[in-house]
Amino acid sequence: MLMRKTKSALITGITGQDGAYLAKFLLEKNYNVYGMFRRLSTPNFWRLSYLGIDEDVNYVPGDLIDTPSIIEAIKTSKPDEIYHLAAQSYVGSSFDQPLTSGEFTGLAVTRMLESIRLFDPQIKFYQASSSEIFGKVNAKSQNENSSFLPQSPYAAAKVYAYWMTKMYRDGYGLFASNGILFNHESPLRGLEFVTRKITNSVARIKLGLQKELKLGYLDSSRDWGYAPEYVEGMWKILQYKKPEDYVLSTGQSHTVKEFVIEAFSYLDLKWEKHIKSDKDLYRILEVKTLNGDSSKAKKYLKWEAKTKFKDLVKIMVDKDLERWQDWQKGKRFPWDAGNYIDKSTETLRTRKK
Ligand code: NDP
Ligand code: GDR
Repeated sequence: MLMRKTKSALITGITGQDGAYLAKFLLEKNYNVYGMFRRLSTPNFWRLSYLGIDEDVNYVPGDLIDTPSIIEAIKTSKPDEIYHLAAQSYVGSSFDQPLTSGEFTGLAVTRMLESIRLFDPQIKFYQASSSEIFGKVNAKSQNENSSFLPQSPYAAAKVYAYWMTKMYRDGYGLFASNGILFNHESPLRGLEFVTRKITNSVARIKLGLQKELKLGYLDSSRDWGYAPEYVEGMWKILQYKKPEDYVLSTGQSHTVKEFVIEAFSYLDLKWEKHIKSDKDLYRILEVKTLNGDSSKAKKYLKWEAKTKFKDLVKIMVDKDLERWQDWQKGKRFPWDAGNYIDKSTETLRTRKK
């Protein structure tokens, strides 16, 4: 018997890591899921195919700079909830492209909020806020009351977006909430982010496909969690009786070097033989440490991160190893590593310190 769909959700950034996991989660909750995607020279739906849900999503075209396309996406999907995940999400690139980062990561959020205000102010809105807004932290851990000291064009744009979301909540009465999420990773993470860059390379090194891995600053520490758990947190934020802002994190932080050591030792490799720290990969400004306190989410949303550091590394290394083993057997990639070239993860910095 066909079950009636309960609610409709529009996800911007459907082709990204979080968009794919959130779509799967909402489909399992019997939502009618609409995904906004932008036109690219090469279509980019591999994550949705990977999760086996590419045919279950309704696709609506749209670009964050194109307000009419956002309005059309909302008109077509008539959503109860909008999860606004689309953004220029790579901190490193935001130094190279500060204006597009401000445009897509910052201003676009106001386009979304204005479209909701004018079209249907009953729509609930989730803003993908980020722990990067805390930046140059001055306390051991960060919660919803910590100050914002952004250290990148990306983070500055997210601070703007955070405040606009709060302003439309307070000023226009929209159900608009910020999820201030700390880093969350998975086998669907983009290859340029440090965790996936490491797990993809460690698998290739183990199989003799690569010898060396160049990384940037190894001493920064991050609070790394597992992405599928965080998308459930996003949903819980919009189900709460009133709109509010929440930190989602594990509460445990590790350095990049610790991630490297864990990944290499898991495959019985000596990391010192393969890792090079390259100053060209350092950022203009670095966020040295972040550690989240998500007690508010635990108390009110009953949300807690379950997968901890070692298990996260294992999940990611196992999957990348399996992918490259399959590749050696002649199976070709339905995933991003098929486009693997060093250039994509070691982009030549046009701007240096
Ligand atoms: P990804 O980089 O994997 O995905 C970003 C998505 O945004 C992609 O679908 C991308 O489309 C889309 N996008 C970018 N520019 C545009 C545009 N101009 N018009 C339409 N779509 C666009 O990011 P994540 O899934 O990891 O993150 C989701 C959100 O959460 C982002 O806003 C990010 O900043 C934020 N965040 C992420 C955290 C994390 O640890 N993952 C932590 C805290 C916040 P395309 O595929 O075409 O490039
Ligand atoms: P981050 O993630 O900037 O925290 O943003 P990223 O994985 O890019 O960097 C984490 C830390 O690792 C250091 N690092 C390197 N980073 C990359 N990418 N490549 C390297 O070679 C390398 N070497 C060292 C970085 O300097 C940094 O300190 C992510 C994104 O998902 C954002 O969208 C999100 O908002 C935040 O997490 C929370």
